[in-house]
Amino acid sequence: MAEIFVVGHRNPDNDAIMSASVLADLKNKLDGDNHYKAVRLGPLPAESELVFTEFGVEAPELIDHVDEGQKIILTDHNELGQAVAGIDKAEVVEIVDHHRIADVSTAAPITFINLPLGSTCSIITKIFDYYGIEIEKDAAARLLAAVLTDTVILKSPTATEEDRTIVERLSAIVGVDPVEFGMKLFKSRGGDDDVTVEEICSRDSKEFNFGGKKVWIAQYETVDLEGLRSRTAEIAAQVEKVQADGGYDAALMLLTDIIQEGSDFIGAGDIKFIEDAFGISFAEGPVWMPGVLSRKKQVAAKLIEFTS
Ligand SMILES: [Mn+2]
Repeated sequence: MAEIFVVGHRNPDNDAIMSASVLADLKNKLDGDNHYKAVRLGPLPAESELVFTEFGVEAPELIDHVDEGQKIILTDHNELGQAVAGIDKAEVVEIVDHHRIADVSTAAPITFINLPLGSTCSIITKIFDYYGIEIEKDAAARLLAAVLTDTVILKSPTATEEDRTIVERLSAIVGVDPVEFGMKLFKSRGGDDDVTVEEICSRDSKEFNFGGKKVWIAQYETVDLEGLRSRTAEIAAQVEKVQADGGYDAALMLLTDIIQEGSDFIGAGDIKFIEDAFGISFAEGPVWMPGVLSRKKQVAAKLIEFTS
């Protein structure tokens, strides 16, 4: 019996955590010959902790690398820059993701499920259906929580009709109102005043390769951007530090207000291509981008297009 790790991306968000957690459980039901273990590559987001506690589920174990030959299933990513240390010597046996197809490659054919849905957990809901497995309450809660945070309670342009149907269905199993449940998850992150600039810039950061440029893009979601703006200079200095220390060509911070539905962009480094791609200028400091909620669909996709 092999032990197979199920792992989301580095700097895990709620979808990375929950997709690994629920997929490992499902795999253990489907395949008695192997043992699937959910693991994570960073701290648990507050909302994940809340769901694990409330529904009595054990959180994935923290790891910092995988050993040579370790079999792994990737969830919520297929980009080497976002994957576990040691992946080059590991064996990727399956991928379930909702991002662009990037640069993970394998020696043998594998199951690779990628769908343009609002969250990886929406895809996992469909995998339950594919195998005709009933979704129990604790699994439904984990899946629902991830769909709601990944789609900003279905407000993000990444949310599809299918995500809406899935949210309705999972909410009924859990017995909650999805908007109330979603707000509770976002509020569990606490007020911005208690959060250091280091955390604002690292809580949800990802590394991308855009036409040979190594680019860091972080996103911090708030319900009170106005309050956060008093710390703009401090945050901008931290973005510059990350860009310099991390050896990034450019760094872009998105401070996203989920109520006002838009983001402040703060850039550092070689930002000319970002300015050109969006038709903006950072000369006067941060730029408010109304309607921008999705790093993937409205920011990364645009920069990939612009640099290719
Ligand atoms: Mn996701």
